Amino acid sequence: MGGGGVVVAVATFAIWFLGSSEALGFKCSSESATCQALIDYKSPNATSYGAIQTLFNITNFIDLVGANARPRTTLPTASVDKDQIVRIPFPCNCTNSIGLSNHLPRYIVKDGDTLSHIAQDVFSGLVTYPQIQQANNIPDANKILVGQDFWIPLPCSCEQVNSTTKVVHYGRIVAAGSSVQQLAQQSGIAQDILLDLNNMTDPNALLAGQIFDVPLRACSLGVRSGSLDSSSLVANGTDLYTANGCVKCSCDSSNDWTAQCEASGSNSTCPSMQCQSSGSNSTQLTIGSSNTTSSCPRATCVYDGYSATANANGTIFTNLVTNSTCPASGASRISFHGSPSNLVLIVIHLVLLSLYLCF
Ligand SMILES: *[C@@H]1O[C@H](CO)[C@@H](O)[C@H](O)[C@H]1NC(C)=O
Ligand SMILES: *[C@@H]1O[C@H](CO)[C@@H](O)[C@H](O)[C@H]1NC(C)=O
Ligand SMILES: *[C@@H]1O[C@H](CO)[C@@H](O)[C@H](O)[C@H]1NC(C)=O
Ligand SMILES: *[C@@H]1O[C@H](CO)[C@@H](O)[C@H](O)[C@H]1NC(C)=O
Ligand SMILES: *[C@@H]1O[C@H](CO)[C@@H](O)[C@H](O)[C@H]1NC(C)=O
Ligand SMILES: *[C@@H]1O[C@H](CO)[C@@H](O)[C@H](O)[C@H]1NC(C)=O
Ligand SMILES: *[C@@H]1O[C@H](CO)[C@@H](O)[C@H](O)[C@H]1NC(C)=O
Ligand SMILES: *[C@@H]1O[C@H](CO)[C@@H](O)[C@H](O)[C@H]1NC(C)=O
Ligand SMILES: *[C@@H]1O[C@H](CO)[C@@H](O)[C@H](O)[C@H]1NC(C)=O
Ligand SMILES: *[C@@H]1O[C@H](CO)[C@@H](O)[C@H](O)[C@H]1NC(C)=O
Ligand SMILES: CC(=O)N[C@H]1CO[C@H](CO)[C@@H](O)[C@@H]1O
Repeated sequence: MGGGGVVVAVATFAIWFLGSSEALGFKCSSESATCQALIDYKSPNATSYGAIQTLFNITNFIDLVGANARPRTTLPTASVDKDQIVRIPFPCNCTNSIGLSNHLPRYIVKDGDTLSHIAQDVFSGLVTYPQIQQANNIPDANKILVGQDFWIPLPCSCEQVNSTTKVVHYGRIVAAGSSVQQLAQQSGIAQDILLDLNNMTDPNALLAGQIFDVPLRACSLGVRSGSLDSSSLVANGTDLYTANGCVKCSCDSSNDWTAQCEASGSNSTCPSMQCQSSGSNSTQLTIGSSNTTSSCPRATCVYDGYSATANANGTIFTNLVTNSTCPASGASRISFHGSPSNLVLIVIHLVLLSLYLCF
């Protein structure tokens, strides 16, 4: 058709819906903040991780691999089943108390598309068409043009749950039969905090299929200040590839929510990841390895951050950490147990002696 574009229409029965101003995003009270967030995508068709990377505009494939804790060697051609849920990592932008994906992913309108098809089918209901319309200031939802470039406003948040607990916000697809109480138990985040984050007051109003913010507890990297990833977080149960993919950091609840990092085994050109020699034998330790697994003391090479251009001869910082809290031997235990009681006896004797001398 002429005119450089084709007018495509949205189902007219849904037009009434445009009147209601639907809430965009999750609650995010900070005035302006950005952070990393996650959302569930339930693929409507069999597809591949590579196709999902393209759909969601994910710059580095390894970020998608890490968010799903897949092996590093996962290829873009790796298949995703119909209805399989894949976690999408994306940058969140909080503005005016609303958290939305930072003007990504972008979607280019194809012949035959309608806004509701894009919202419901292509993005599997993660957004509604009035939300796409509102975010892109589209005057008439029935008039979108082939080749027009939209961004899809995914809900997210950068809100802290409290001053001590680090979290990564995660828009989960609510499974049939789950409850706010159950989600609170699983995540370790109190029910009233969950309700508040989701702008809900009634826990019974939770609907199957709804996108509900269930923050994941997260690990800090514990690297030096000034490192480019010093504010990065690793969500519980995910992997973060940092230092340009050279270092892989994982998070579980052990180790007081500090990430465990190791050389990723990436074959891209990585700078040295070795610690200075330890012990009498000058064995070079690589990030994530120890000079012994059995004996004590043990030296471990720990990731400490990276400088701007880790691939172009930049620097990956390391720290050699010696664990000197060796398990006490049997003999020292006995003497440790013995001395306090001996001390008590001596003190009692001294007190008695001084009493005797005084009177
Ligand atoms: C929360 O809900 C109230 C009332 O339902 C609405 O006015 C407000 O815009 C909502 N806030 C967010 C962040 O969605
Ligand atoms: C976040 O979004 C606001 C409003 O769209 C924009 O002005 C701002 O530049 C964005 N922040 C970042 C860090 O991209
Ligand atoms: C899924 O497959 C069906 C038929 O196989 C097709 O009509 C539909 O457009 C596909 N959806 C997506 C999002 O690719
Ligand atoms: C912070 O929130 C977490 C998760 O809800 C909770 O386990 C922890 O006790 C809270 N800490 C404080 C100091 O409130
Ligand atoms: C952390 O993730 C594991 C699974 O990876 C899960 O079993 C555990 O309950 C999670 N813990 C918290 C506090 O979210
Ligand atoms: C190195 O990377 C290339 C392309 O990225 C890949 O084809 C090859 O299998 C990789 N080799 C190893 C040993 O990982
Ligand atoms: C490991 O390194 C520590 C600290 O340098 C050292 O005391 C210890 O003897 C080393 N152990 C071995 C088995 O080399
Ligand atoms: C140091 O190396 C020598 C020879 O390579 C070996 O015999 C000795 O056991 C090593 N010592 C330690 C503490 O690993
Ligand atoms: C990086 O290192 C390579 C080989 O080690 C060298 O040829 C190249 O000049 C270096 N580049 C910079 C910017 O220093
Ligand atoms: C040091 O080693 C002991 C015994 O193996 C272990 O219990 C402790 O957690 C370790 N401490 C650190 C800081 O790794
Ligand atoms: C980072 C990235 O993948 N950006 C792409 C997002 O999608 C738009 C539209 O398809 C592309 O033009 C960008 O290159």
